[in-house]
Amino acid sequence: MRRSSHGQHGRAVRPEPFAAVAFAILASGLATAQAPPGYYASLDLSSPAALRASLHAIIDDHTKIPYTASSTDTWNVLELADQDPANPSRILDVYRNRSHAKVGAGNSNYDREHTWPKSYGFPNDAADNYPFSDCHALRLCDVSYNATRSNKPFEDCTASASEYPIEGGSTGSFPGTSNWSTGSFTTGRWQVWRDRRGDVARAQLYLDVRYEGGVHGVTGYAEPNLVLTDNRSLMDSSNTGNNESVGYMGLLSTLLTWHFADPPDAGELRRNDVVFSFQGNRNPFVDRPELAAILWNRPWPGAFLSYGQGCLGSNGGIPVFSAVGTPALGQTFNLRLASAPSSVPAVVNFDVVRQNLPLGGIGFVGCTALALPVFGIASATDAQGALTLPVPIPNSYALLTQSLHGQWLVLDPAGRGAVFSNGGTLTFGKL
Ligand SMILES: [Ca+2]
Ligand SMILES: [Ca+2]
Repeated sequence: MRRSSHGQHGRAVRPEPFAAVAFAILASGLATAQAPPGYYASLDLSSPAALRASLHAIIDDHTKIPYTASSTDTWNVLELADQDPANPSRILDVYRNRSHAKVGAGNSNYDREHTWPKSYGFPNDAADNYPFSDCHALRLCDVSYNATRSNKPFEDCTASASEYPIEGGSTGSFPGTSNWSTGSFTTGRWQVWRDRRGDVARAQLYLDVRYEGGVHGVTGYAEPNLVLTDNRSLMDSSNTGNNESVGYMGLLSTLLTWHFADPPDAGELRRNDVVFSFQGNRNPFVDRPELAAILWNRPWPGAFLSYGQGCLGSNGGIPVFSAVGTPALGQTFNLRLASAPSSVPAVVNFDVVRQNLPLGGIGFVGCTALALPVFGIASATDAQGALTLPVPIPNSYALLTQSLHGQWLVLDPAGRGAVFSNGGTLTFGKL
């Protein structure tokens, strides 16, 4: 079984500074990376289109797990991926949140839910139908809730919709802790309960980038292009009963909102690792939630936290950056570099990189190549020998404030310089 598609099929893995940062973080005992070091090394952030293409190249060409087979099939993967965290002999279903005893396959209690309904582009299972059995988007599901969801797009409902409570949740208030359903087919809506909204959203984001048409790099099978949209007519057009070259699902705007509102939790991270261990590819939006904001040009819904000062301190003689004043979106603040590097330009043109904790891995949250302003250039040292760098903070750098997983880095193109956020306090250092 191939455990990772990255670096195979002659794809070059170019050296880059971020892996070095990952090792530094790991060496410091601060993180346990889930994605292998370098898994995202070939991301190209020169434009959203380049980011999409490079991300696709990282996650494509995965190993297809048979949907149903006497050998390892999707039941085997899903019973591990969707295992009840409270009991390894049971599964926890996606919509009803009900625990069921594992039976090694489906039964009258649970079955397999195509979160992107297979009717929208890939209804007929076959050896060449990769999305049909893609476990990043399949979830074990209570049979009755799966039937109710049918192939309704994901969208928020209103209080007049029908309520589908979760196990142990409350009932009677909208939206409460429940799922909600109204209408049917592409005129309907299925609103997932709050703790699974991000999960299903990230599955759809994954499919959109994983499937871009073309052919599988190993098997040569043609693949569809799966596309997220807010246009229900397009969804209808891909519901033909046949496998299509293009499939549409949505609603994109709803899914992005859900993605931001329900960030990955420990269970979803574990799920990503399980599927990765079988298919050899990861859902990058679980590892790097911020990539969705860049790809679909959405602002990250965050706010700046307090700033402190300090340094990474791992290799001695490290210049110390500190923030002067309080950074704010859309404004410029000053970075004071107490021990200036010998080459001033070495501290400009920062890219922003995120270290996920406890997710592991490192992710860009923006870069100058995406037309974001270049970080400041200092012209002179002050009486204390310090440089002051004016740093404009565009709104897109709100990504900086994402503190869910504990740490942030800022690197220059050579991998020098760093910004750390830990417990809501940013500290500045130099690698
Ligand atoms: Ca969740
Ligand atoms: Ca696509």
